[in-house]
Amino acid sequence: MWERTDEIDWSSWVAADIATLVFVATEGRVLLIRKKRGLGAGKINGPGGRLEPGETPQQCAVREVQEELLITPLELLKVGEGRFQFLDGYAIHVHVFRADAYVGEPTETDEAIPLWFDQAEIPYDEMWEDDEIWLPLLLAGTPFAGRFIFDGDRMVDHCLEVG
Ligand code: 6OG
Repeated sequence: MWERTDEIDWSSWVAADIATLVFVATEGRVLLIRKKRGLGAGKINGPGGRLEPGETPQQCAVREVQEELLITPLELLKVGEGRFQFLDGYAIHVHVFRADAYVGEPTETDEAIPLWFDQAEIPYDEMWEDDEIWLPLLLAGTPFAGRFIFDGDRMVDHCLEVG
């Protein structure tokens, strides 16, 4: 089994799912969720989810935020992406967006509890291990592309291209 990202042939790598994450960031704060179900249930993350057939990542990003928090993100900018290989064979390719504005009132749903954090006080200890590596870049608008190996919840290795 893989222990390092350079053991994977990323040119032929195929993800089982394509998904999105959205970070609404305004006035020095960022809107996160406590995820109630799906991959990473119980963790804090950005809203997001898997693409439906025929959907672009941008369309998926808007729909998922609408469904999970009952708001519409505006001024969406795709800043980065992550390719995640799990040791059990599952693989997911996540497109990561920042939104600088939104309309509506963030509201708890079946899927998520909205939580605002100061950008200097992001609760990384309750998030997926990779977030600490790239969320500061996302918030700064610095493009990134990460490749990650996970064993369940545990990050085994990663590499990151920045800029
Ligand atoms: P649903 O199960 O909600 O789609 N996701 C990850 N997010 C972070 N930050 N790190 C990871 O490291 C992740 N793996 C998956 C992407 C899956 C959602 O979970 C996110 C999607 O928003 C392993 O349908």
